[in-house]
Amino acid sequence: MKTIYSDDHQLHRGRSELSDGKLVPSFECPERADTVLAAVTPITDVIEPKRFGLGPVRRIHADNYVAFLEKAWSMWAELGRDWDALPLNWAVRGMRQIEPDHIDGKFSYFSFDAGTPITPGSWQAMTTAADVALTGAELVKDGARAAFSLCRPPGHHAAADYFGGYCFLNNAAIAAQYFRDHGAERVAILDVDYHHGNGTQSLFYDRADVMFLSIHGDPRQEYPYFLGYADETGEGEGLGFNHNYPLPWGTAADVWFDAFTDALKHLWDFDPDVVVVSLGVDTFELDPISEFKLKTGDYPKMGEKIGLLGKPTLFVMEGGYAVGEIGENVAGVLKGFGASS
Ligand code: Q9C
Ligand code: ZN
Repeated sequence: MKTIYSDDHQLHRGRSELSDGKLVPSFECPERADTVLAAVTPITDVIEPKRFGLGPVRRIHADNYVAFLEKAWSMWAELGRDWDALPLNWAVRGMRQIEPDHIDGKFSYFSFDAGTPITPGSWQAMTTAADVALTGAELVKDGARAAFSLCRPPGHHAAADYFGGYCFLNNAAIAAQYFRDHGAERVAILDVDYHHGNGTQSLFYDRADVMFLSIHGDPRQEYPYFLGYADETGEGEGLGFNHNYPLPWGTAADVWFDAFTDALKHLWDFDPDVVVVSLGVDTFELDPISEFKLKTGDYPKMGEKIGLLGKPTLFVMEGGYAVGEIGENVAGVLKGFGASS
């Protein structure tokens, strides 16, 4: 199996996020990807991404949003601000949805939380992360059994025109659409990150060609709070092609794998041409911002069950914040899948 990786991720370096009423050091840090790279280097061939340009990004994200992301840091810095850019307020029920002119208003308009800073190199890092996902997708499209796109920043919280949850461009969604645009009729996105992949769900909610399945912390208790309920089953043509498994804080492997097994049944019945795995390992018992109880030994089992589907598979890195163990846990999934086969 190949791992696609670029040092460009280091250009995205948030200093702080707003958490529990305090500005704290960003959990989503460059060391995460360094640890994962070190752990997968012995079991995969690490290659650089190709450049795909913004065409495949624009298949998923709105033009005004992409334009905002590209100029966000320079507009912020023009005001003499040399620290992380963060939004401060949001439009809620009854307020207007009009893109403001002022950069602070634009940040509010195109975001949904105050945990996702934009820094001088963020644009370069996020567009390279999309290329990392696309390079993996191309390998799988061309016949590889699987590939691992070591994306950073992650992507599954990013929707067509807003960022949040440490995500700007939805790498997994961009890859899924790339598969659709290059011959795949049906694509399944299996999201095992601890958090609900609200961005990915929203992007494919009315489509029958891309199934979304997610196992995650119950939105009654857990971020992103406003999407991820079990009764969200799709709409229009997409009805029946969205499957959410919200689970309570404290969920351990037995219950998690019951939900996972049910999700895999739906995935199997869908019979996709390719599977995209949104691979977050923040389900880990020691994750600093999460409340599930999976153990290191559970990750190879997860990989094995995905491998048993026998489908071409693209793994796309999402969350996981226990910097000490994230590498071992990701490598465990890939080994269980059969990274060397
Ligand atoms: N007190 C991903 O895993 N909220 N994003 C954190 C910490 C945001 C997670 C609150 C969590 C976003 C890709
Ligand atoms: Zn997560």
